Amino acid sequence: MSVKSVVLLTGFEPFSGQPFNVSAEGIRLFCESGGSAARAELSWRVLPVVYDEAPLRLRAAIDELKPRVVISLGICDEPCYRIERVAHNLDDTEAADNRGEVRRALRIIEDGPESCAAPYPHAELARRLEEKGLPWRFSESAGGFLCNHVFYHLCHRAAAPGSGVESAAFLHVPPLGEGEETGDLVDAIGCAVDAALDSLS
Ligand code: PCA
Repeated sequence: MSVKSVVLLTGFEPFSGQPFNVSAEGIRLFCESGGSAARAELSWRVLPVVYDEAPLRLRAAIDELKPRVVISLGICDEPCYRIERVAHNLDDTEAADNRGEVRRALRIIEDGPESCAAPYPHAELARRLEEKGLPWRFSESAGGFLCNHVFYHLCHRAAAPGSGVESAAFLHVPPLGEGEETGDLVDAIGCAVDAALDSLS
C-alpha cells in the first residue's frame, strides 16, 4: 500500500477590517470538497495576521504534520492568481498587523539570506491555471507584509536540512467579486496541490 503524501495548506485570518479572508475560505472549501484526497492527506490551518505569531503557528503545524508539500495562500488586491516565486528577507509596509504592529525595513531572519526561491514547479502551476482559463501571473515579490513574512519563513524552513518539506509555495488569490462563486478558487487550489504532488518523486 502506498503511503499518501501529507499536504499542508495555510490561509490567513481577516485583516484591515475586512469581514473574511478568501484565502482561508478557499483552503477550507478545497479540503471539505475532498480535493486531491485520493492522492494526499490534506490539512489546513488559518494563520493569524500577526508578525510574531504566524511563523510560530506555521512551524508548529509543520512539526506536527510533517508535510512533504506546504502551500500558503493569502489574498491580494489584483484580479488574478499571483504565483510568488521568491521570498525576501524584509518586512516593510505601513500596514499594521492585527495587533497594531508596523514594521519598516526589518529583516525577517537576522542571519538568513536576502531572498529564497521557493522549491516548487511554478511553470507547471501556470500551465494548469491557463488550461482552466484562470487569470494568473508570476510575481517576484509577495509584498512587505504578512504574506511575504510567512513565505520567507516557509522557504527558510523548507531549505533546512532534514525539513522533510520538498515542495513549498505561496499563491496570492484574488478577492471574490460580489456574488461570485468559489468554484474557480477551489479549482486554482487543486491546480497548486496537483502540480506539487506530480513533482514529487
Ligand atoms: N494578505 C496579506 C496578509 C494576509 C493576506 O491574506 C498580504 O498580502 O501580505
